[in-house]
Amino acid sequence: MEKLKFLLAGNPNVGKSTVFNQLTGMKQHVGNWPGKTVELKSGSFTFEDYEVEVIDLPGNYSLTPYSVEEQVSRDAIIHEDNDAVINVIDAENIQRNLYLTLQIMETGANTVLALNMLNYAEEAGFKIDVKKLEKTLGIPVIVVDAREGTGLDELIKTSIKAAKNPTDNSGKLTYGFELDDHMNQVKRLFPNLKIGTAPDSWVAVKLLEGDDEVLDLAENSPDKENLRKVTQMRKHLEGIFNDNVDNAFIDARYGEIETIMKECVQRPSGHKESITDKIDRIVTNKYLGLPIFFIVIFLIFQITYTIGGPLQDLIDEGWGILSAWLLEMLGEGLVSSLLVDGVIGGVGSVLTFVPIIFILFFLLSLVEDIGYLARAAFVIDRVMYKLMGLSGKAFIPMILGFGCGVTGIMATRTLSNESDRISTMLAVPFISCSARVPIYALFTAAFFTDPLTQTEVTFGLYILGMIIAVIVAKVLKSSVFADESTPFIMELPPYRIPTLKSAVLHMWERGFLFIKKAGTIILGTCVLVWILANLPPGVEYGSINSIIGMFGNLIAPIFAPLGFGFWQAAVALVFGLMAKEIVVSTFGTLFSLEADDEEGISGVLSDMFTPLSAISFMVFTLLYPACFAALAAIKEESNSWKWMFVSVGVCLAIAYVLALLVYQGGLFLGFT
Ligand SMILES: Nc1nc2c(ncn2[C@@H]2O[C@H](COP(=O)(O)OP(=O)(O)OP(=O)(O)O)[C@@H](O)[C@H]2O)c(=O)[nH]1
Ligand SMILES: [Mg+2]
Repeated sequence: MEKLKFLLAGNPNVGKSTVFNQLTGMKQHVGNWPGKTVELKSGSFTFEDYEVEVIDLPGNYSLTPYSVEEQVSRDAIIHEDNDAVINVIDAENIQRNLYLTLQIMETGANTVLALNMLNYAEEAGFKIDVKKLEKTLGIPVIVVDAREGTGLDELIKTSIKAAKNPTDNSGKLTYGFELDDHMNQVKRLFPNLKIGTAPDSWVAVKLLEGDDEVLDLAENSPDKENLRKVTQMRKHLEGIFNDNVDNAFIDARYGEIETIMKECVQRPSGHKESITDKIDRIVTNKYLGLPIFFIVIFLIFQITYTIGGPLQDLIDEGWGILSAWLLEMLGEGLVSSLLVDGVIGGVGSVLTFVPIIFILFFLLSLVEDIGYLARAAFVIDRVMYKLMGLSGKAFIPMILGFGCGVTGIMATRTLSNESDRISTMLAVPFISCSARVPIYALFTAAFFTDPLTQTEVTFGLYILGMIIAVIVAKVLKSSVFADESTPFIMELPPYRIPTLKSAVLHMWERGFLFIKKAGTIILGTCVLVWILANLPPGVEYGSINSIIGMFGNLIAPIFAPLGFGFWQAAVALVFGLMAKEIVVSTFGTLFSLEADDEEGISGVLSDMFTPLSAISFMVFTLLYPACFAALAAIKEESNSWKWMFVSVGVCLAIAYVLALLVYQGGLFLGFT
């Protein structure tokens, strides 16, 4: 079978990953806000006699690299061999989208245009003449509906045809007489300068624009003497255009786009306020924005607990029945103890939270698909930029951190400067990820029984995490990095009606990861805890004389001032460093003997903790170092061990001090 390779490029949020998922059957993150895909993702499928590899690129507005993920796309288009670049564009924003289209064509790429969301554009009053667009641009244009999957067959057929007959599209553009003339002169000055698959004209344009990467290469080329002449030309052009040369090129491209628009697109007459505008006037309102955000978060937890709580009890009962049955079948002994205490006690206790986690993810993905996530970032940005001078773009990683810190840390790639990236990366671990939910749910159920107080306590912890995250980011930025953030302008996507299918899919994927974790790392730790609780031979299971008891007892005094200086808590916290759910499973394994059928481990916990020390414990688990996976992500993304260790240190210090304040302060105020 013949192999082909297509790249999927386009502006953010136009549906590239939706196309990718349709073609490959894979499940790349799709949602209604710009900037989800931050790295190259490759997938493949067979079509007729071809084995096609497609690469999903991060979204870009241009190929002038301003941030890591823009650089990623540009490198892919210029340096990766490909048979065609499929440029997905959003018909409703065709004018802005075409800017990238022209830039892709400039790289000489064999371009095919996929026109997505045409129905929305038509609803909004656009009329697009597709045939004419094809002719004016000089590249194939295929209408698709990525979500429904229509037009994709034709898109692939056309791309294969294009791959058989590759065209260098760079020649189809003109920048006007002056710029074209100078570009041709530069071409002659650097005849041997080659960059990836880009044509000479692209290299020449970039030299005139003063592109860093290309200038660097030119400095090291045999013709480096000629750079002086390029500088002179730039001066000359600046005189003519009375502006920077790169702006002159930008204007030239927009000029072309204007022509294309006139030829092929009829714009809606008059501006009528869309539904999105109407909703945004309330949701992003200066005064209402923040309260609405809090209400949304609060409701998410309220709904999660109200529906999830009873389901959780049901699963718990199921485990009880299974344990009783196992005991009856196997009799008392090591095997039944391993299964009942170790595995069901530990892994089972974590699995009871599956309904809660699933409902939480379902609701979060609804909020994302509707388009509210982008508004939340926008609203918080405004407050944060005013109050603390932080870049609001940092809030997308933080909001993603609600799901999983690793995703949040990866998302820092959208930030354009290093100091924003690192300080956000170190802030993300303070955001309450879904792995903390079992801890909160377990403790709030033990001490704060009605769903409303449960929600309030959980909500309070989430807000605390966010506040600490923001403060940490701010302090790092102004002390270690000492620089200013630029305000960021976030593009707000239109509100869309979410599909049940996509929300369920999302929920399933994320929820499945949780189950998988339970079956691997959590299971392993439970068995380890069970073994250590049984050693040395003959010791009473899970007593202070077991190895694990002695180990816990050794470190427990450290936590005494925080209100939970008993060895089981110490052990749970240490093992919980691997993954935060393990805090719960360790309690489950250690307490399974004492837990009665009625209340399970909650009953044991309520004998050990007081409400105050329970809150102190939850605060500590919220803030203490991130799980190994998140730490590995910090190391990977910051490319240094240093920041990983800084993160561990900062988290430990903050967690300890805050839990101490909560507990001792609470005692002082007369709480117990
Ligand atoms: N109604 C409709 N919605 C679509 C279509 N294609 C994509 N969407 C929605 O548009 C949003 C963005 O889609 P993605 O595939 O994530 O976009 P992307 O281009 O990969 O975005 P980034 O990775 O952020 O650059 C999602 O909410 C999709 O469900 C379509 O053809 N019709
Ligand atoms: Mg994407």
